[in-house]
Amino acid sequence: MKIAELELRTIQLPLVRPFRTSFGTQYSREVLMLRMTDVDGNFGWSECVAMSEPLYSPEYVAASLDLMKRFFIPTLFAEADLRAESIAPLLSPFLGSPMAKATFETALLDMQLKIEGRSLADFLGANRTKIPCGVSVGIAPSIPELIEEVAGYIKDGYKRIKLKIEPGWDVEPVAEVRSNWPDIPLQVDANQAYSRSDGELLAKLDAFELLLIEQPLDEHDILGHAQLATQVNTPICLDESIVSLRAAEDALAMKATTVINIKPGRVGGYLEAVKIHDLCVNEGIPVWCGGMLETGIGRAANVALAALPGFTLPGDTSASSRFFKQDITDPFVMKDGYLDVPNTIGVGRTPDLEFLDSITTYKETIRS
Ligand code: NPG
Repeated sequence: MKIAELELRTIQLPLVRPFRTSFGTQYSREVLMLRMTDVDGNFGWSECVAMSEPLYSPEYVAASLDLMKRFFIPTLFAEADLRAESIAPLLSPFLGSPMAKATFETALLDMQLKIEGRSLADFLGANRTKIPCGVSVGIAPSIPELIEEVAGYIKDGYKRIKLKIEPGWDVEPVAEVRSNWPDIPLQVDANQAYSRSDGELLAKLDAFELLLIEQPLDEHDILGHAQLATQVNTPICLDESIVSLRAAEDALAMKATTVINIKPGRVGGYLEAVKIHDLCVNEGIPVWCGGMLETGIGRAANVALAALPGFTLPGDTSASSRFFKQDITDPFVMKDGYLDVPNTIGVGRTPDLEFLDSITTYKETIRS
């Protein structure tokens, strides 16, 4: 495929309630969207999962846009026949920025699979038609408000609850949720908020039969996670640290993690995500699909990935209504705690252009 046109835009999608984590509070989701068109008029859509600020990862929307326009787009326009598989090698001279790179790979996958008449789920190797949903619960203003929020999600049918934690908001909220719901699959996510000396504190969470503790320490502290794993009984799960297949291999070899959260954007795209899934299946390591407040476009692709056989734990693949009053695509609606895996060609969702235009904050079309 020869690329003819790229449309870049940013949108601002309000959240139904503030989402607080140890790295900040989100009130609205700014998303960088890409629409790619080839010389024959075929097109694909994707979204970049970078946030507005470099708080979860070094990438952020304005930097991703600059990088795309300055380096990635001229490189891709120079190619006479582009395939999704060629994006990672072509962009590899430009260091880092897996989320920006994944944006091009995913749009191309969407276009390529539409041409081939295949769904992303089929292409990636999915073996299920529906997936169980987990939900990620932000740090609440108080314990009663947390309990009320969790009760709402349980009533909605979510199969697993993930609580965001940070120093000062850990043992007590976890204990309260556990005592209200003794049997619900429960896990916590620290987003790097603890340090190596917190082993004893984190071991107190062992009492609550959690599925896992996600990313307690700094993303670069693989050794620290390996040491912590000897101090706590709850399985350690890495998220931010797993930026590639190689990072996953290293973390597993160092026994720093026994569960992995796979986020396609964080690892450079769905093709690398499948390689990490395959590694984990071979090593007997359970994986689950993370989320980054994606719109229906990114959610559709994540749901397809989460339908692969190694995704044995429910992911952060919640319904559109968890975050948005109105999604930019047909919403993902949960039935009995499950989402249907899109089975139409390509990624399986297209934005509602009228709504998209109404929330667009910047738009630029670049032609080859
Ligand atoms: O369900 O999309 C979702 C959100 C799940 O908690 C979630 N994501 O640290 O994993 C995370 C967190 C996140 C949100 C990370 C936004 C980065 C950006």
